[in-house]
Amino acid sequence: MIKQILSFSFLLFSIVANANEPLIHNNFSREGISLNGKWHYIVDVYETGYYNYRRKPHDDSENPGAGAFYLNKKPKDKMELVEYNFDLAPTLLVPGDWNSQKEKLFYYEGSLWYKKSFDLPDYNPEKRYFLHFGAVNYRADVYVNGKKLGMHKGGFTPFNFEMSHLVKQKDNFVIVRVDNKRAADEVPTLNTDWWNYGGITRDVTIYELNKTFIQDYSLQLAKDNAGIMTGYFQLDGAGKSNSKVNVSIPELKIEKSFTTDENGYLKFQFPVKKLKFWSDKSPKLYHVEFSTEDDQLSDEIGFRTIATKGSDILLNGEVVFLKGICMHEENVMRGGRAHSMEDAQMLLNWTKELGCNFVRLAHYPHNENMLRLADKMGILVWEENPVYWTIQWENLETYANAENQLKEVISRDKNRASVIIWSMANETPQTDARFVFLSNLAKTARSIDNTRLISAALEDHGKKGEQNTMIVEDKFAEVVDVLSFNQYYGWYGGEVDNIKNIRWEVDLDKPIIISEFGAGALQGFHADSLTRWSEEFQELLYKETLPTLDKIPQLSGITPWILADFRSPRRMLIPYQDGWNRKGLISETGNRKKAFYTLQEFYRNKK
Ligand code: GCB
Repeated sequence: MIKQILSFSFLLFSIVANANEPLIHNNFSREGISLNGKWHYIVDVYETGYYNYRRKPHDDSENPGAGAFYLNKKPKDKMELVEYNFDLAPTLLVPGDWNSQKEKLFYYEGSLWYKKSFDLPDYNPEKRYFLHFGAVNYRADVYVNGKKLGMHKGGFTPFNFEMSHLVKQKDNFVIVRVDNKRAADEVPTLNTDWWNYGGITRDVTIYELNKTFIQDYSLQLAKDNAGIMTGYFQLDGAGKSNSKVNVSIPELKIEKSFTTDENGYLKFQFPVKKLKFWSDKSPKLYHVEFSTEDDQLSDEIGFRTIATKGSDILLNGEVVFLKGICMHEENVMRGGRAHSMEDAQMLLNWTKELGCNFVRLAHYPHNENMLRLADKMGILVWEENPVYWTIQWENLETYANAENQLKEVISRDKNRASVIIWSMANETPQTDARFVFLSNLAKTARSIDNTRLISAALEDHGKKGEQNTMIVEDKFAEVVDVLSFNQYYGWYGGEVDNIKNIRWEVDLDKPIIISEFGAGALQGFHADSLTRWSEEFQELLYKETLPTLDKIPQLSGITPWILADFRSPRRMLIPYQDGWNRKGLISETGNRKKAFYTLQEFYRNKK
């Protein structure tokens, strides 16, 4: 098996090598030029603007034809034929999914072109210009002033391209082809239980930077030593080698200087004393400043340690129980993908009202506002890579894609104290190929960030010959730091009134998180507690499940499924579902269901 893992890594090398441009870290605290707002769009079902009539991509050709939408061509006289016109096309708001903005795009999965014009009034050829996308679902082909910048795949992570060589002071335009078609070899794959919202779903920003700038850094407590701060720096640009970098944390009276190597990189560590640790009870953030001769940046960073000991999770050395809830990145009240700080505030306020100190951001990386706010509110976070159900485990490109998305989320959120767990996947079927795939992902995550815990939502099943005993038999359980599994006893199998007789038998001495359980209920539908879809059924399932799970000796946390009802094309039953997965504790109209209060009470009483 080890040999298999090694050769797999080797084969991957060529694919991973053509990954995207390095992410500019902490763009949050840089002043950018926002391209949010109205963008013109053209729906392109047949991908006419992308492929020529011989089905060859226009952008592969030296002489793309007039049909190439990214050229934004205008007829030069009344004779010339050009069969599209962005400026007369309708508009969509960015950030935002298209499904919730236009009725005719509600079910759309395909290609759609976006166009936005922009000026750079302070354009300066001595500066460098980067175009940054918070996320585009799923594939983005990005063009500026008629030239291709690059392509990105993955609907939930940021990416950026340098466009210094293409921009000028006036009359620039950016064109993005967004394609959200699902495909068997992509990540996620064809089959998910959530809405495939398409579009430029997060902010678009231009960053004007100096020739040499701070591209990346990390700063956190060392893995096993809360008295040591460690981190690294990466400068980008002509002056990156042997350059001085200053780090200061005024409140701690820390001021340090380091010098980068010839690649603009440096790794550092230094001792710290009298630190107030970040925790769920006291989410202390320190103002940190970074500067070089050419650049300066600041950040608000919390410092904490997270570790496991036997079957406990230790936050700053103390046992913590994770009172959690799962959530999708959806604002049900407005409809559509959540993206703003206001959306994050609404969702995280709901979790606080429940009594949570933990959220599982299912099943893909949510927008950065969530993590920034979780840092401030003291909510611990599980972040997940969208490796969901049946990925093509043996396909190296699929692996490279999954790994790239994982690297992007770690890169973005490595300085967020709230993030304590990287989840590799959700409910994946057990095969050798899947084991190799997930083990490689875990290895990659650990090699980039050895300070956080690794997990994945696994599955339980009944033990042969024993009626009321459930087990988790999964080789990947040995790889993870925290053993998490989803269990739906009483909903997808088993009787709700037998839950109290169930026991879970797990031999491993590791912390356990029950990463999902739940039942569907239509808010406002009342019946006896054995009637499916009633609030009473869901309430009963919670009342029976919570104390039963609590008997698992290694139990360190739970994240029931799910905070709010969410749209899913898999859920068609009328009148109960009607396009919604109804396992939410809050309805799509914002009303709490009965089970909301059951969980709230459990958390209130849980030590
Ligand atoms: C699961 C999945 C989740 C589904 C949920 C359900 O196990 O992880 O994505 O939405 O069950 O409602 O069936």
